[in-house]
Amino acid sequence: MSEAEALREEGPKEMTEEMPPPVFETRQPFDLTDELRARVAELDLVDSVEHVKEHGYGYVHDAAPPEFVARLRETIIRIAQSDAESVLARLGATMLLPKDPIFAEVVVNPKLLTMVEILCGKGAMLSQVAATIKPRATEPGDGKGGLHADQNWTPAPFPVHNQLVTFCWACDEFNEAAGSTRVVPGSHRERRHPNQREVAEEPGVIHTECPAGSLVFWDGSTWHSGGAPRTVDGERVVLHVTYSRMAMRPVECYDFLGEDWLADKPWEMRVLLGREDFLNTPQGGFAHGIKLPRAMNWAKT
Ligand SMILES: O=C(O)CCC(=O)C(=O)O
Ligand SMILES: [Fe+2]
Repeated sequence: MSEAEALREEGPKEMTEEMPPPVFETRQPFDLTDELRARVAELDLVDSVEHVKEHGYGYVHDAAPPEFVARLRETIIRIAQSDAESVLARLGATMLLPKDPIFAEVVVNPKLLTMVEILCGKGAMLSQVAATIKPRATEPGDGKGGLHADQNWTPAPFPVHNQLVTFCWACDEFNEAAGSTRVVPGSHRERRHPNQREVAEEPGVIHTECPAGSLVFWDGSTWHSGGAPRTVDGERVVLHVTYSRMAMRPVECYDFLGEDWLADKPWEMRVLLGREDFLNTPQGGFAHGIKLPRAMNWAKT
């Protein structure tokens, strides 16, 4: 039986569920349903929601017990060291979801999922599960030059609705000396990417600060940088988890078409099927050379 015939025979699951009544009005940012508001209160996220609304970034505390965070830290270090051939690769790892059961627990953490629903709506998707290990800096320097908004493939002006949210689970304390993420509070209101001067000078940045085990998160339009040097001993171990709205995913998936099918097609076909950008690949975002910076440029056209 073909897949299509099997589907007809059984009926897709959603056809057997009750039809949802249509919704006509789009909820505006931070206009929470009663259910979501109650969940925010129950999970002790009221301050986190207020903070991200006002400043574009916020903190989530007590998302898991200290033993969980300790295991997360060890797991990241073990995977980064075992996966990697180069020194650079040993300072990070991507595509982590299936590499240890702890990551599957992280991405469905109720506190994270509640913030995700507020910032990226229902149906939001997991975009990235990556880790970084930042040792004490060996070179002098202020680490400037990496300021960006994570919805870096969305053209400006950014839509009123946030597109993407990133959580950094700080397995070690976050402060200036530790090389914590720098953010520009309120930059989400600019609704654009930072310009060349802002990237070079990082006006208005502050260092995020939280105890080990807490999470720092920011919406997709908030300017931030991971470039701050660590000036104390030890390593800053962070899990970066990103979710995005479901909105722009293509309706039809042609990932099953191989290089043989593409062989006699023009290059434009490769672009149309997402083969020439860095998104949605089983190798993760950073494995594709120029495809990442080129896509960021394409997004601004
Ligand atoms: O490593 C950091 O402090 C932040 C990195 C970053 O830009 C991100 O996770 O989106
Ligand atoms: Fe970022």
